[in-house]
Amino acid sequence: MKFELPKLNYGYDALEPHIDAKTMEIHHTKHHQTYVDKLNAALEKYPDLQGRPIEELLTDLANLNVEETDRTAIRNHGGGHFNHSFFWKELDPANVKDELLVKEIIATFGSVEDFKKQFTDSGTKVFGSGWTWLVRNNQTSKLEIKNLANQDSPIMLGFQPLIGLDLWEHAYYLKCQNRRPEYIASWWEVLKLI
Ligand code: MN3
Repeated sequence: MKFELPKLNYGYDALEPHIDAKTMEIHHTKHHQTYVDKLNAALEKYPDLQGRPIEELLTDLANLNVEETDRTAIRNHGGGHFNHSFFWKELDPANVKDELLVKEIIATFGSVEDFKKQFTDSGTKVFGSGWTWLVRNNQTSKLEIKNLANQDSPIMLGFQPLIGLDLWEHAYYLKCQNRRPEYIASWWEVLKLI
């Protein structure tokens, strides 16, 4: 069984005017589709790995019996597939505030505003392509802000993703060009979870 591009539960224009429809459409149908296609290609010679959930492939990445070039491909494209699937759900305009998460954020960072400031500062510092994440550390159960490079996924590293911000230029270049802070501000506008 091959991985497939997940459908969005909303239209590409649903996040206008903050995130534009053209960016959403290209991000979903081109960028995410490419991660899916290249992940499937990397798994072609490993029938025993096909059909395993992406979460399993990523958390078990170091132990997979595959060639190293294929492990890298699974890490990059599998990570891209998982991260983007998470991102589309997170941005669903039908989402409502997660009161429990808000409580934990306040307990950890002092206030939602303080958390947003720290997260934004962290995102501003991602060099090149990567993501900023709010994660739960599986060992300590504590919330942490993490910058991860490329398409590295929190679940590869023992973290449960709670909020993720795609900071690859493809996520904002059409509308914001090099103005990353403007994109981050727009992303906060459409995030309904906190
Ligand atoms: Mn992306």
